[in-house]
Order: sequence, then structure tokens, then C-alpha cells
Amino acid sequence: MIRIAIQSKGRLSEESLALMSEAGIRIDAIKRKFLARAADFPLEVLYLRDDDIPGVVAGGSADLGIVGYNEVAETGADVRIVRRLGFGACRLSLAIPKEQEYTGPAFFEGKRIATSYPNVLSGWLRANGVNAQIQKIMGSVEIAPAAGLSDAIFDIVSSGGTLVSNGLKEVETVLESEAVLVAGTLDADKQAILDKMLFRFDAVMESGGKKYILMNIPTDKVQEAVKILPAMRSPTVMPLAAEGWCSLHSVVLERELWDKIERLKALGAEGILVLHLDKVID
Ligand code: PRT
Ligand code: ZN
Repeated sequence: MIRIAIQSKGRLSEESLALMSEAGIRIDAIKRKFLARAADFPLEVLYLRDDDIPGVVAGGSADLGIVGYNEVAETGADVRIVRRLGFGACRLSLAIPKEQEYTGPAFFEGKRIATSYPNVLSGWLRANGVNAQIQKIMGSVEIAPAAGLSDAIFDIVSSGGTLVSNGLKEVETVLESEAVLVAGTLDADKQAILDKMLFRFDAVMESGGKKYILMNIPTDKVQEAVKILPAMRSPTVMPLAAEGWCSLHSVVLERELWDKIERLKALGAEGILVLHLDKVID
């Protein structure tokens, strides 16, 4: 049995559960309790506030955790980052009132900076030789300058919309973050369960941003089409009943899909189907 701590309510909760569910580890989300057992995998879930997850894993009360890298950096907890999970992307940035001119890190000398991330901030200030006053505020940091509580803020930014609507501009990105899977010290049995989970997580993440594509193509164009479509090993080519035609199957990155479709059509491809890819197991 392995125990994983995930955020109980918040931006990472749904996606943490979705990742596990896509990996075939189903937890009853309706009867969400403090501690829940997976139906078909030797795992139990501990629902916590995100701030507590790194410490709980480092302390051994949970073996694994899914949490924003920003929280791992802030708490400095002694945990191992096992995987970057590709969701919850954001950054920790310094922002100042938009009408002020930014002159570089020295701008912050003697200034008051409001933040919920004092440790990450003080590391950046030290590295840049800046002396500033850190005002620790939990929540609604972005209103601190307008309220006269600070001259600048250091906070999580994602789209940047919150900064704009509070008359602030981002001037330094200090830390890039995303959700990460962290682990504490594991014995051999728990490491074996983790390895099994990672095999599944990797298959789920590997399929992200990819599509399965199939089409009919004149046999004499197959060689050129294969160059456009390098797949995991190579595309699958099957002869069609119609003389001179083949069916070609492959996997493509979603962001390259339209470009490739145009090039394949130019080669004479017809009946192109693009399908959802559920899992990719290498
Ligand atoms: O209750 P609990 O303590 O568990 O939750 P919380 O309120 O502390 O955290 P929550 O649920 O807001 O965020 C959990 C994690 O999601 C964070 O630790 C980050 O790793 C990640 N994350 C990703 C974000 C954002 N994107 C994000 N945009 N966390 C917060 N925000 C906030 C930010 O604080 C700011 O107020 O959204 C606003 C900025 O968004 P934009 O898009 O306007 O720039
Ligand atoms: Zn929190």
C-alpha cells in the first residue's frame, strides 16, 4: 500500500484525480473524505491543503504527493521530484504598478514587497544583492499596492489577467512552476508500486497532445508520406483492395497536425481520419 497526498479543493485537485483515473486508479471523488482508498490499486489518497503536502511527504505521513513546484520550492521540504506532470503551469513573478519605470533588480532596493512566498523571494533578493522588506500576506496579494500595503508584489502569474486588472505589470520571472509528483523515502515494496504508477502515468502523459491519423494514399507516394509522418517506430502501411492505393496509419503531435495534413493532401492523401489517442505505451 502506498499513500499519496493531493490537494483537497483547488486548482490541482481535479487534474490530479483525472491523471490517476486515466491511469486506471479510481478514487471515489463524490465521497471525498480526508483519507480514501483506491478501488483497484494498492493506494490511498490523503486530501490536504497544497501548502501542507511537501512537509507531509518529507515527514513520511504520505509517501507521495502531487503539488505545485512553487510549494516545494517555498517550503524547502526534503522530497524527491519524481515527475513533472504537465498541468498547473504558472510562474512566480515580481510585479510593480504599471506606470512605474522598471530599472532592473535595483528597483526593489528599500521597497516593500507583498507575497505569500517569502522564502523564494528572499532567495532571489539575496542572489541579486537587493535589500527589500518582505510583507507576508496569504491571499489577495495583488491588491496590496493599491491598498498602500506594499510597493510591489511577488505572486503566482498564469495568464497575467489578474495583474492587468489590478494595474500591475510583471517585471521579473523568478520561478517557473507546474504540478509535480514528489516522493519521500520509499522501501522496496512502495518503490515497486510507484514504478507501476509511473509506467501508467507516462503512458497517459505521452498520449497528451498527440493524435492518431489514418488515410488512403497512392502506393507510389508512400515513401514521401512516411518522411512527413515519422511515428513511434515507423508508420503502418497496409495495402487496400483498390489497386495502387494503401492505408497509412501514424501518430502525430497535435500542434503539427494541420501542417502535416496539408502536405499529405498535396501528395494525394484522401479520406484522412484524425482520432483521439488514449494511451501511448512505449
Ligand atoms: O486551499 P489550498 O491552500 O489547497 O489552495 P490554494 O488556494 O493555496 O491554491 P490554488 O488552488 O489556488 O492553487 C494551487 C496551485 O495551482 C498553486 O500552488 C500553483 O502551483 C497552481 N497554479 C496554477 C495557480 C495558478 N495557476 C494561478 N493562476 N495558483 C494560483 N493562481 C492564482 C494566482 O495566485 C493569482 O491570484 O491565479 C491568479 C493569477 O492568475 P492569472 O491567470 O490572472 O495570471
Ligand atoms: Zn495553499
